[in-house]
Amino acid sequence: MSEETMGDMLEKYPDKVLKNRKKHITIVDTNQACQQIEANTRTIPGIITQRGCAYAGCKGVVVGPIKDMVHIVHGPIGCAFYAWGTRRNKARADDNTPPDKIYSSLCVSTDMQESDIVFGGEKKLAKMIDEVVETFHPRAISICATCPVGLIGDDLGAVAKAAQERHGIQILSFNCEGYKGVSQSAGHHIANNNIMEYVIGTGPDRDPDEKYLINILGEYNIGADGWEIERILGDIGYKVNCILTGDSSILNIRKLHQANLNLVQCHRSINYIAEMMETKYGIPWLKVNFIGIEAVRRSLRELAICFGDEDLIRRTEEVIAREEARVMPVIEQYRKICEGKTAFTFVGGSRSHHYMHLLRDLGMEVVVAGYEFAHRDDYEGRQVIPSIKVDADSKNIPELHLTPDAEKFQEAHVHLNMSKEKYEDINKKVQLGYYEGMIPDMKDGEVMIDDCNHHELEKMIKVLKPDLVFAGVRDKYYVQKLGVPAKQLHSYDYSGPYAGYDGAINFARDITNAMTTPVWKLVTAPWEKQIQ
Ligand code: CFM
Repeated sequence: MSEETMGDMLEKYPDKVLKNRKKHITIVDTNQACQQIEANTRTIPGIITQRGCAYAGCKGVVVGPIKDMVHIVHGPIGCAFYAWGTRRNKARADDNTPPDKIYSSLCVSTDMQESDIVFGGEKKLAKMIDEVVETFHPRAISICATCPVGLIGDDLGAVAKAAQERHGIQILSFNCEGYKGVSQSAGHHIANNNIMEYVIGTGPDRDPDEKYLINILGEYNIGADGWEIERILGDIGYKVNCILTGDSSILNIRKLHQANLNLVQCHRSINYIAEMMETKYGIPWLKVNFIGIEAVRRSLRELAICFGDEDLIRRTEEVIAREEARVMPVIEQYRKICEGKTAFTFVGGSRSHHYMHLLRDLGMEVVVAGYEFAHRDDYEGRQVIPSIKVDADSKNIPELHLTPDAEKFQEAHVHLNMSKEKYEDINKKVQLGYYEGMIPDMKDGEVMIDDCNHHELEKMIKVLKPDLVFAGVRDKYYVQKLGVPAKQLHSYDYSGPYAGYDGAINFARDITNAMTTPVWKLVTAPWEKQIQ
């Protein structure tokens, strides 16, 4: 996109809005050393954003997928209903969690009424907890607050504490009222803090004989992505200790500290826990991306380097060769159709970057990439974190100031069962504890956009004529009415997995179908119509 086109796109805005929105849009220029973008600031009132709220980020994203807890939504029924089952985070029974201990399909809410708003909802909440315990006997319960709870001042912590003593099970309360931040990103942070403070590390310690025990942080098993990643890692010889939080149980999360290494898939939603576990336990973390064949290859190789074990490196290459021999011929067929096509990716805080790789495997280029609620580090890389301005909104969320655990802390090289020298050598080959963000994977003239709205999306579609738009359900049908195929990249519509090798085939099939269906020949974009 040219500066001129951007000017056309923004010219409708009043001056103040124009000035604001300009800072959230960057045309990539690789000659410039460090290009900036503004992110994680308030949406301008009047602009219809695609963002969610803090409650969505806490309950809907991070806490909700924990399968063996009953998640109580304290608030009016609508908030519970809209966070119910729509994210397609799959869960199943396993050796530790029988089918009757899985509550993922439930929608549990205190259904606050006007009288509760006037007289307070604490008693109703306490009663609800008693009913839940009596009916389901869960291992643990979460309570998530919605906006009115904070406004009337119900003390969730006190209710949870009293109920915990009454029933003898863990009850976590999250003050994740929708207004706590500028987007769901605030809710991720609130969830990370409580899980770190009250759950992680409360299980038994690591068996010192476990050498290849890993956690996958920031993977939510949407459309079964997590299971496909687990399959590949298991074939190589790793043992997945816990996927946080896709298909996870509270029992697994309690022993998260046992792992030798943390992998981070979605940086935005879980980087806090990765960093805090490094501080408290010394466990190193590696940013990975299991979306796209080349990306999987790179992630698996970097992971093998981290352990520096010859057998593991050999098995990694065997699995890569076996899987690529199986899927590449299929991908090549789809590539014939997809090659040279362009796409926009506009998703929450991680996928716009992750899917660039899979689309490139198919010969496609992402010409516009954006996030709804990411922070500058997701665009520009973690080196910018110290320079990010703290504003009134970000100040709202407490930072946990952790110190190394007196008993459980070990240096990173001890976690990886190697000498300090070997660890330092590995650290030169792979960047542990770092994420480079989206910019390095973008080309000149491509657009990076933060908190994009329908007006901007429509203008860019008109000028850049993408073959496919990846976004959420709020954009999907609107984009299709413009005559452009659109795929949901949040819940994958009804499909998945899209991660790993099987996922690459599913994705290639779905997007090829989306672009080649004859229906698009019957749709005329509004700007192509002759106005009479
Ligand atoms: Fe991470 Fe996610 Fe995403 Fe996200 Fe989300 Fe999501 Fe997303 Mo929807 S945790 S940031 S808050 S990868 S629900 S599974 S798809 S917006 S890009």
